[in-house]
Amino acid sequence: MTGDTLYSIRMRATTKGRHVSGAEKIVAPDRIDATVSGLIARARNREKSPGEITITIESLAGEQVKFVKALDLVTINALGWEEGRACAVRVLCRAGVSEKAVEAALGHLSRGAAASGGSMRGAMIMDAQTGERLEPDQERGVRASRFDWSNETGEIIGRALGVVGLLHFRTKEALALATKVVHGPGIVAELCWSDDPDYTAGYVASLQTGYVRFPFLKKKNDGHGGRAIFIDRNNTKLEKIVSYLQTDTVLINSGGECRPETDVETYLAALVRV
Ligand code: WAQ
Ligand code: MG
Repeated sequence: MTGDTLYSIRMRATTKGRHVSGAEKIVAPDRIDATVSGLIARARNREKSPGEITITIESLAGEQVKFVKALDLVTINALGWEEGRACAVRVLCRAGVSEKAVEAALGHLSRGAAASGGSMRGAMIMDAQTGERLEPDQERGVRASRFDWSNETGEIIGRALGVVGLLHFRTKEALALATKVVHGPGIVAELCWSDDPDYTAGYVASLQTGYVRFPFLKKKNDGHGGRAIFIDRNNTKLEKIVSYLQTDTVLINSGGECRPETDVETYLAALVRV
């Protein structure tokens, strides 16, 4: 199917060129106005008066739409950021990322991954074996765009997340982003935590592990956060991966399972080895 009746809407808020917040949606024409107002409210809520708010509305006419099923979600009950990170390392290694690459990512994300030392607007792209950074612009990173829940699946997943106590809009949006990311060519896994000082949760995602949440991947009041996308360069060109992340249209039209909290040993033991 092509996206003839769909629009991509992107919001970006900055103050003096510094990234404040951003969001991605795909909607039918009759939902453009409400979506835009919602995104503007979000931008102003995060920082009372950001210097600039940019809204981009693009028709997806003629674009191929890829439909995928959402990743299954589980929360690991690691209490504290040090334990959370230690568990995240184990899950990433199971997904095929080397310990060296994970340590490199943790270092960049904790210090501020942008070349200037702050948070990036987009993600780092890292070699899953060597940990080498490959994104063309190390200040900005690569932004995943053009993905969303289909209307109906968005409602279904919202309810399923509610049942396991996950009502924050960030979880639903991060699950959508991670679902697009891990379905890309050459992508091994993703690691993320928010740059919002109040939001300590983060996740590891891959096709093999699903979306694995950790309530703490950083200390409260820490404003450093970001995303690392680990890739396998042996079979896929970097340009192809970047172009998938930025411009391919992905709609999630089927929900995954939202599982209750568990401990890391139980979770890893139940994972099918590949
Ligand atoms: N593409 C690539 N990177 C992005 C994108 C994007 N579309 N959006 C944000 N980032 C990067 C950027 O470096 C941000 O600074 C960083 O990620 C964090 O973004 O409860 O809220 O929007 O399960 O602050 C994860 C846990 C929350 C959710 C993630 O990210 C849960 C979050 P934020
Ligand atoms: Mg943020």
